Amino acid sequence: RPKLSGSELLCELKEKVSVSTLTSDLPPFSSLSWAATLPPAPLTSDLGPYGAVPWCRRPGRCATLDSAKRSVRPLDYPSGLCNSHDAVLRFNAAPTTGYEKDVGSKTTIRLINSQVMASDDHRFLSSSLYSSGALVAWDPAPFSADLTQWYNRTDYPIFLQYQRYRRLHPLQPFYILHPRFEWQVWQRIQDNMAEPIQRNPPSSGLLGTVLMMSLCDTVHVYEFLPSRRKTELCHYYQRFWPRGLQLRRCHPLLYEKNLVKRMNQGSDRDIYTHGRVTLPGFRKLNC
Ligand code: NCC
Repeated sequence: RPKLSGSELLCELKEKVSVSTLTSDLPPFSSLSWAATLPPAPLTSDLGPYGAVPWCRRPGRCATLDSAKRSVRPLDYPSGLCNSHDAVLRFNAAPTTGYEKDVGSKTTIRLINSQVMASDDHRFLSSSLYSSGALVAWDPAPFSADLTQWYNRTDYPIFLQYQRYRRLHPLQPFYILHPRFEWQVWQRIQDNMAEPIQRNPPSSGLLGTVLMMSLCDTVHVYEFLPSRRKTELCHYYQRFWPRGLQLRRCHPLLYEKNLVKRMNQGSDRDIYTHGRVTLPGFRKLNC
């Protein structure tokens, strides 16, 4: 098929992908004893739209702070940059404490994979790192996105950890992404690449970006496409490379970056100096 332009890609994404989350009335979960701990309404009806509140005249800008780290020295993100956004999305175990100068301190949403929830290293149930903002969890599900099949064979024990966390923090908003969403995003990548890509869900980075595009008027993504401050380090919060991290076989990361580069509405200079990509929110897109 002919190669789509950036705006055609954006419209396709808007039309064919919808952020959905598990709700307490959704089978097969609805018949389980803990169903009531799932949110009654989907994330998109509870959160946002950021920037559309009538008393706020600022355009609704959101940021997603990628965990990729491009500098080890104190750096040149104006410290207010992240905090000045209406909403900030962070990934997995990426901290703010101690790194405020670089990454700000605001967290509106934290998108976590099920590995973070389950591994002892991340102290998911006890660390205060996860307590600000709303949590959104996801787990690589079978391509069919069949909920029963997935429930019986999750990659990591996402549901068990979800129940435990809810008992400890019943007031914090906590959503679980519907696996349909991850595969809809995957399909957008595949349909726009010439060669077959691995059938594994996109990385948290792209899932979070699309999530914010459905909640915000404008989304700035930092350091997903590397700036001139790129280093060999993988994360700003780790001085070493966790084993097997980089372009882990499991995510079509290179293709994701290619797609985001094509959709970028900002300048190449913005990428070079700030690692910043600018994407329109779906509500603002005229397709
Ligand atoms: O590293 P991770 O990713 O938490 O990073 C979040 C998102 O930032 C983008 N990224 C990160 C580092 C880098 N050098 N370049 C990047 O572009 C990616 O878009 C990435 O999604 C994940 O996607 O959830 C992932 O999670 C980690 C790990 O599970 C958590 O950090 C918790 O430790 C995975 N690493 C391993 O399994 C070892 C990673 O593959 C995917």
